[in-house]
Amino acid sequence: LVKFQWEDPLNLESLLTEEEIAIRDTAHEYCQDKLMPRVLQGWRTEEFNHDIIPEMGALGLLGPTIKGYGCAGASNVAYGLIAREIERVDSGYRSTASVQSSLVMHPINEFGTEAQKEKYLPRLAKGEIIGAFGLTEPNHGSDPAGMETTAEEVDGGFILNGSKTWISNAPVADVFVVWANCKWDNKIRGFLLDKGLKGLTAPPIKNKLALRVSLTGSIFMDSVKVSHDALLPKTRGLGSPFSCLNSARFGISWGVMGALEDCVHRTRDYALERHQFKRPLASFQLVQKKLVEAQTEVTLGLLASLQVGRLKDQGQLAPEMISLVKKNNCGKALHHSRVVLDILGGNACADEYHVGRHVANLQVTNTYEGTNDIHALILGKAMTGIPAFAN
Ligand code: TGC
Ligand code: FAD
Repeated sequence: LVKFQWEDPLNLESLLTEEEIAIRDTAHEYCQDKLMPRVLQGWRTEEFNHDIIPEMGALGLLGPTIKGYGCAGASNVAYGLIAREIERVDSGYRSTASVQSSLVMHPINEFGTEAQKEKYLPRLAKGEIIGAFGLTEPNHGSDPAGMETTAEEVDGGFILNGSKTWISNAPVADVFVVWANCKWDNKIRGFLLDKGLKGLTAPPIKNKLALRVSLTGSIFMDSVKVSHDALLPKTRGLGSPFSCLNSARFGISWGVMGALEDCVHRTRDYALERHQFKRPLASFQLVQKKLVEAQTEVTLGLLASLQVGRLKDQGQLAPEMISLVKKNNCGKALHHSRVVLDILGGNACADEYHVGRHVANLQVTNTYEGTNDIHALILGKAMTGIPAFAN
């Protein structure tokens, strides 16, 4: 028999390759040494730290699954492990990185021309430029099929009109992957818009209650003219943005488990130190139950995401598998982070204890990239054959 390791109860470590462990350790060290000391300042001021993306790029943490163009060509599991380490510090930093890797580099790599890849990917990988992904609109969040943003073909290129909202990285983005309904055939396609184009603006959405270390904004397009080479030529239909979401949702399923792990570790330490009724809080059965149930969900959630990652690496993925882990892990992380927050008593209110910040962030992770209920409906359609969200 072996000794039970409460931090890794079912020995996830034994299922990782040496390369994955090395990448995870690099990410862990960076996140704890460089991100953690900055997080409270960023949270309090909502100021974006421009050093962070280039630092992540220098360590190979951006677009890590892409082969070539200065990217690491690592496994999807390694990508998940990176997300877990970043989000152990803050979901906002993970958001910034996820958007860059899954929602900007992935579509360029998957749907772009060789010239587009050479122009953008090496600079995005180094973190020299930042990307944003515009799918959600003021009137269309869960139902992007109804989007109102249009692209019209004109002499020498296209004209885009419309607006996007709640877009991560938008206020600091150098390049925008924007999804638009193309007037000539009513199909959704992706376009690459460079910052500074006439008619393109991306103001910030300020005073957020969560994800305060990552910037969020709108994208307004008022007759933005681009040349033909702005089109991502292999995109056609909603399946194209959804393929980006498959990658980002998978990363989130790992990331939120990192945030919940941080909540468990912090509240366990607190419960061991703090005494009431002449005993440590950790000696009370109700407190132990909270910690155990949260750590159980971390353990099961990570193993499920690992299996999805292995299947993704083997080309054996069904998108519904990602809905399952995105829904489960985000929902469990939100619920259990909220439960263990109680262990801090009045100190739950103080941002130096960090757990309340995670709880606020996890509300957003349970919403973006498809709300918890939308993923239930995706899985419900797969189980019954009946789409509950459509007419
Ligand atoms: P539906 O008819 O089901 O599908 C339309 C077409 O898309 C294909 N498809 C997929 N392809 C690949 N992967 C997937 N996961 C796919 N899901 C669907 C599908 O096969 C079909 O293809 P085709 O060729 O037959 O046309 O579409 P629907 O309009 O009925 O939509 C259903 C629904 C509700 C599931 C979908 O719209 C949905 O997932 N809504 C949620 C929207 C969402 O997730 N938005 C995310 C915005 S980005 C974001 O939040 C970034 S935050 C990042 C950060 O900061 O970290
Ligand atoms: P709605 O679609 O209006 O949903 C509201 C409620 O109704 C939800 O509870 C939902 O589950 C429920 N609902 C909707 N339809 C149904 C149905 N058919 N059946 C049952 N219940 C239903 N988007 C991007 O494109 N790019 C980004 O980078 C990005 N970053 C974001 C960052 C932050 C901080 C936030 C908060 C959001 C971000 N989003 C981004 C937007 C995000 O993806 C959307 O908020 C999300 O998809 C939900 O859309 P909505 O807000 O319009 O809510």
